[in-house]
Amino acid sequence: MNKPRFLVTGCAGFIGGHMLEKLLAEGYETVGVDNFSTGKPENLARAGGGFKFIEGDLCDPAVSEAAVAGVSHIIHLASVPSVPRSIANPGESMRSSVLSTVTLFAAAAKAGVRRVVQAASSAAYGDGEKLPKTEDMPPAPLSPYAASKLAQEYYGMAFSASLGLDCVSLRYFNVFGPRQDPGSEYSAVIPKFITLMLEGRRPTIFGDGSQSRDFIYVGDVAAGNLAAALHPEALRGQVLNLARGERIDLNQLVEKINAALKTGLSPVHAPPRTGDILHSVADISRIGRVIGFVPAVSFDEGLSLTIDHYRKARSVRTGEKGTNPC
Ligand code: UD2
Repeated sequence: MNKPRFLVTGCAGFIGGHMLEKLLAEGYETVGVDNFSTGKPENLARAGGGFKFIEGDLCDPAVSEAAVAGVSHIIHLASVPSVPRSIANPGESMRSSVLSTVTLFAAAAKAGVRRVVQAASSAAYGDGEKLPKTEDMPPAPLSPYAASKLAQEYYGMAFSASLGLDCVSLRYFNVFGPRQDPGSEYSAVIPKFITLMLEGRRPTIFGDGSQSRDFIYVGDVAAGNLAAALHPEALRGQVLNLARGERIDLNQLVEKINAALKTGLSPVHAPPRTGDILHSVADISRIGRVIGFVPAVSFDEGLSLTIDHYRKARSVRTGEKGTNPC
């Protein structure tokens, strides 16, 4: 069998940039597609020039068809990832996740792509009390983002069942790591807190800080995607949790960042966020059983790598301009 040729959708995003780097480092011929709706050219620049880049929106059938041409495996990451942003703009969430996925999958099925690994989300579980989350629990989406990501899973199942496209949906829990965008109101909590606290500013916790998340390092997510892509047996639309299987609450997170930065910043508390989930932690036995994947980076190790990144980014910026970090 020929060596796989990959397409990474959303390749200019945070996870996409890391995925691109991993595939290129491992010598795979790779195509990337992005419309820069949330992705950034810097993430492409870091990966160097050894891949083909297509700028465009996957909802356009011509873009999807061009992207899948000659490709055997797809890592489908493109979407607008934010619970609050989807509440502010549900249509954007549906278009960026659902319409783009259906258009891409139709093109991929026609082109004879062998495997699609797509980014699904732990948001699909909703706020049920039962922990840890196992893939056989009934979904309960609380936000348009969660509903869209769940719809992507269903399309993965449907295309696997009736259009000959072998898909697997990995339910990412909370992904973090270097180069996650810290600068928008919709940014994820870890890059936001680290960059604020590096400036000596107090982070804002929505709620009392007892809410917990299963944070997974981005390098592990890229490795999990690749393991799923290369798995030799059909995966037939299965859904698998991709997480560490441990939870950290937000008060602990602030403590850990304070300890690493040698600061003593206490958080400010604001009302809980609409659509927020209280506790999230995965049972990761199924992904271990099905594709043999086990995460390799501990939370503390990942946090330390992430803090190093933002510290360096800040010193470069302050060295240059004496202004804001990152
Ligand atoms: C959801 C999904 C995650 C992924 C992500 C994509 C869950 C459990 N997780 O992440 O799998 O798909 O969406 O965006 O559904 N927070 C603060 N202060 C801040 C920012 C956030 O307190 O300045 C809180 C926020 O209210 C939440 C926690 O931090 O309780 C994590 O928020 P997030 O936006 O980083 O990620 P989350 O859990 O919505």
